[in-house]
Amino acid sequence: MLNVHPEVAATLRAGGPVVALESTIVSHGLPRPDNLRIAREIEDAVRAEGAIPATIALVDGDVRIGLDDEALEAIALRDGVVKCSTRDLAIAAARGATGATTVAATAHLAAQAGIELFATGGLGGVHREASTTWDESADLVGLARTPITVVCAGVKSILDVAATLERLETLGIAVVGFGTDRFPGFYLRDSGHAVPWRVDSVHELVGVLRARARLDLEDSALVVANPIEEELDRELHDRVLADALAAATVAGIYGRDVTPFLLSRFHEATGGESRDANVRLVLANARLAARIAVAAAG
Ligand code: PSU
Ligand code: MN
Repeated sequence: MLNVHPEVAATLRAGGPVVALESTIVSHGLPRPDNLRIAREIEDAVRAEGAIPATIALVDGDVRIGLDDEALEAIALRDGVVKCSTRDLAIAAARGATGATTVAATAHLAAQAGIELFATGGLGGVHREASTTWDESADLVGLARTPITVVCAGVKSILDVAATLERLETLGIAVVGFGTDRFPGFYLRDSGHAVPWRVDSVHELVGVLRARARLDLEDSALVVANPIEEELDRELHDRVLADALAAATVAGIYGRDVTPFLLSRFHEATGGESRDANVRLVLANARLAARIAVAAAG
């Protein structure tokens, strides 16, 4: 069922380092046509650290683990690429659709292919009005049942971060801050909340991975929260966030369209500054995930 790119398959067979990458950030999270170049840069960042990238997506109904250039271009530039969470995968595949996978769907497919490391931008989580809208990303329950280590810059700051942290706890998803005591806020280094555990080196993290295996605690994900180095201007961030949330309400956006809508409002309203921050943090996460994968394989 999985079409694994030969380079990825060979590396996995040899026990070598592979890093899974999601595709929704490419199709729905970043504006065209820069998204294609950025997708390549994310893959290059993984390679530069000595690991093999496996961007995951559905291309004409085919689940691909590792994309060639043509497939990457289809995801980045084609019209009508569907945003697929786990529940959408089988339906989209049966229809021969081309779809980009979210964190939940990517993690599921990566784990099935035997990939242990995954890098993304920010996880989905509990939305701010969730007490009335019930809008909680399927990323959370998805990660609760998927054996994978995901490197991210926390959860997107458009979310209710405190509620998301509570849900991560309830769902039994381990969270460590990488070189920080603070849970990162995607565009910002500090979401205003503490992180339950801090890890200061790749070596220490590999120790955690080994302990997870020994204790048979690999049913759910481990979240490695890696703060952005150079954050977005906070005042700009808070102003734009308020505008974007209001615009989403006025436009009556719901379901899978909420997150792409808010992100693209952000990119427009910050004159591209949030997009640049998004790119910086994804690249940093790809590099860190690759370093962990290399250390864990060695
Ligand atoms: N991180 C980014 N940009 C994105 C996303 C994450 O930097 O576009 C995507 C991921 O694919 C994540 C999804 O799984 O947003 C969450 O969407 P939702 O809130 O609808 O579950
Ligand atoms: Mn949602």
